[in-house]
Amino acid sequence: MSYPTSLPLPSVAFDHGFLAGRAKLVRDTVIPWQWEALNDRIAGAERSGCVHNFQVAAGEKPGKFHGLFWQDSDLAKWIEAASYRLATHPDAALAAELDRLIATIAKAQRPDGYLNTYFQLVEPANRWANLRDCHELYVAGHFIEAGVAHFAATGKRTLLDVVGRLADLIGRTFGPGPEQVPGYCGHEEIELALVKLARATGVERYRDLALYFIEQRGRSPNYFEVEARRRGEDGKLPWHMHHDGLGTLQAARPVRELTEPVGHAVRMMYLLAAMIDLARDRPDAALAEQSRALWAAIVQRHMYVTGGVGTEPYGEKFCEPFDLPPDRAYAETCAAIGVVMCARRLLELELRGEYADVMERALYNNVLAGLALDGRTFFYVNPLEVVPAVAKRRYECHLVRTQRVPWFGCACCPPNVARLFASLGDYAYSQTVDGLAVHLYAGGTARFKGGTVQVATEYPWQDRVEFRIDPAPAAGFTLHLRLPGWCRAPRLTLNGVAQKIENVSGYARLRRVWQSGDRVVLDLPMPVERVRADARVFAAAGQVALQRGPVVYCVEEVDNGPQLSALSLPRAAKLEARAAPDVLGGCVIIEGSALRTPLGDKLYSIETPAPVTVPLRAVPYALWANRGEGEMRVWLRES
Ligand code: FUB
Ligand code: ZN
Repeated sequence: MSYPTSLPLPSVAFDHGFLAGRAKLVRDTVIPWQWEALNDRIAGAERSGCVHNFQVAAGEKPGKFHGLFWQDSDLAKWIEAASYRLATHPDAALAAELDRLIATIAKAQRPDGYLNTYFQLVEPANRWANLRDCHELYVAGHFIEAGVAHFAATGKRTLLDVVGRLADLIGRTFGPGPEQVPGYCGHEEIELALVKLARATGVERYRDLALYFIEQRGRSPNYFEVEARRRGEDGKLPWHMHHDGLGTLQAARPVRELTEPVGHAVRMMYLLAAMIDLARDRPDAALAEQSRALWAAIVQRHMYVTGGVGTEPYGEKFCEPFDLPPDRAYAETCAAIGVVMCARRLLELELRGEYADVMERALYNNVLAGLALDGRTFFYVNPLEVVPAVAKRRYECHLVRTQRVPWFGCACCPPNVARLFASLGDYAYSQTVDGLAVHLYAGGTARFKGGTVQVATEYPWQDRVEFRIDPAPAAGFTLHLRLPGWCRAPRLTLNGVAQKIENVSGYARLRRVWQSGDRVVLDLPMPVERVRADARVFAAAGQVALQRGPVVYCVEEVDNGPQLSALSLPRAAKLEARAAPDVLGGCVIIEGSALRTPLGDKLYSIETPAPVTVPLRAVPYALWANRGEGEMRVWLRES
């Protein structure tokens, strides 16, 4: 069976418009800025210690380990991002910087292939002794992804060989053999990384090991319980595993029995990503079916309107279905990136527009909220309603911020955003067996087996997407253009002639022998819509969120004054979209009028206060908190 695949990164270029701008920001600002952070050179930022730890482990300088036991993974994600950047925009200085860094990493690696600066420098006797909590395989997974990306970008085997030795050590250590450890990692990641390594090297045993880790997870006797007894623990679980126990780690029951997302959201999404990969590569129809069902459960019962997942701050977890409070939303940037990763993988199983719709929702809203307009500060937690003083007091969690910050003590999110946007081309297109599928509309060019497609668009601010096709000689191929689920009335023309849209699973199918210069225009009218949540989402009852195209909006104090809870939106109020080139780097804002309830002098009263009409302005949620600290909310009462 031939599945859709990504185009090679260098075959995709983004050159104008909103997403291209974000990708450029990541390339030119975020990646160099994060390198400074990883080298502890940003004044006032939380210390990373990542590069320092490797230099110490390599014997290049004296010192002590700094940070969390998964600190290395921040550096690995950055190497992955920098490698993608090299693939699309070769840069000798960056390549040389990476070469030097990789030489240090190679020097730090132990002769048997082991690589983890925390255990090398702090607990050398405790390797693999606490898989439940200590993330060793998670960190290894991120290095494997980095090694694969660096090899693909440069053709150099320097890091690939390092991670190959590490993967081989893991393969010797873990498995069903009498001398092997029947364990798996408390934080999934190694599984999807091993699949990538298998795909890059053609070595099947890496994929076998990924499957082993998944099959083993949650089996009885539970490895984490056995391991905890071996460590002499009394069976008490760490604080973040309250309520869900080993379900926090998706390990309370065998993975193949999971029907509802459970536990830590990033872990759940990374697990699902690996399940989809394996379902495709083996192939495994049962795993594919289960993956689709899990995805459907996530999208239908556990997802914020911004595409975020993971409600509960304590343990960063999925909660009960429909428990989606806007103010207490955790919605970690990494978890939304996990949503994007899973959607992309599902599109490689089958071309269904509904997957790309969710990918787009998560990308344009939750993920992009993680990144400031200037590319130098980041959010980890992405609530849908903020009253700064309340948010600060309510969460004694250092990761909840009301303003983006340059770095975190636990900095998983910033380099995750970097690697996603540095590889945006992977997400926008698929080479299909019969042609090209376009999932995300962004200005630029894609080269594929059938030829070249140039895309001109100001999406998501404007509804027109124009394609110029330059086929390879006399190429007959099919163009699959996504018809976003939010669009009620798409229109299509071919060389100026209106076409009847053949909608196949959410994609307009255009099959013909293309001539150089053929033009397709897709119009995706995007009026301002009021989105309502299912009545079971009790926290959003009676409220609406504003959406235009894929972009979810919010109101901010800077535009609407304080006490945003006093605002309500009359059902009949007219709302208009307006291009605002001077607002937030240039975007479309929504304007109209709302009602504001006057503040009373009693906490409770039997009087009905008379609301006054006030102007309302909403801005894209992803761009909030770029104009100082203040209140923000996505859901507005409808009156
Ligand atoms: O534990 C490693 C990463 O840090 C997780 O994916 C994030 O949720 C944060 O806990
Ligand atoms: Zn994160």
